[in-house]
Amino acid sequence: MTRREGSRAASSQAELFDDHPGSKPRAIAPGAILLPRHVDGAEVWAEVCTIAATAPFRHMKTPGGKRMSVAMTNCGALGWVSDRRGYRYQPGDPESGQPWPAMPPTLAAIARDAAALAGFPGFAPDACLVNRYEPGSQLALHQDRDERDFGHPIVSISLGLPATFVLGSTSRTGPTASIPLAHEDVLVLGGESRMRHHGVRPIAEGTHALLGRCRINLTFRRAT
Ligand SMILES: O=C(O)CCC(=O)C(=O)O
Repeated sequence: MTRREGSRAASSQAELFDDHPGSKPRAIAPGAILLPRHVDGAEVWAEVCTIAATAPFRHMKTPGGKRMSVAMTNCGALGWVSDRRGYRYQPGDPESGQPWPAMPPTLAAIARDAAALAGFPGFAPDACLVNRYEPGSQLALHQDRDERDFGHPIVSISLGLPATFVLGSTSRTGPTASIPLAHEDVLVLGGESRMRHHGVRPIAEGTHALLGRCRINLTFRRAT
């Protein structure tokens, strides 16, 4: 094989393996980095099932009283909640009055390492919001602004059915880009992208081999 043929073979192999475990981080925008197929989905899913056995998924209400189509739970020292009193982080599950389940060290390590790979070393999340989407559920364009220090990145893991993530700008009406997110993908939003508006388009009907008729997203944040 000539050198040229060798390098062609190597590059077609790189394409072949592009979206397989260990594939390279992909910059979407400054500070917005996608790590395709970055986690062991079965391992993360097992942790989600354990969390939900203690703090079940529930449909929270918006401050305006609307039921959210996405079901949510939390793990970590603080959990994100929404109700008539507003959006906030709190140490206890309002449904049970008990602390949220502890953040599994394996998940905290995934979030820390993904942030470091994306250029944000030293990330130590204290809150993990777990979202469960069924086909048809969606998340409206919003900004994550309930945290104390926006210098920390946000790391999210996707499992199950595919989604279209919408990444906007720091202003609500700015242009948006659509980013497909698949099972085992990790997305990091930090630096210039930390305050970008973002959301999730309605999930298409489907059945995932491991999770069934749902998508799970875990969002790791430093709230304090
Ligand atoms: O589900 C996702 O990919 C995004 C979740 C999100 O933006 C949020 O929970 O604030």
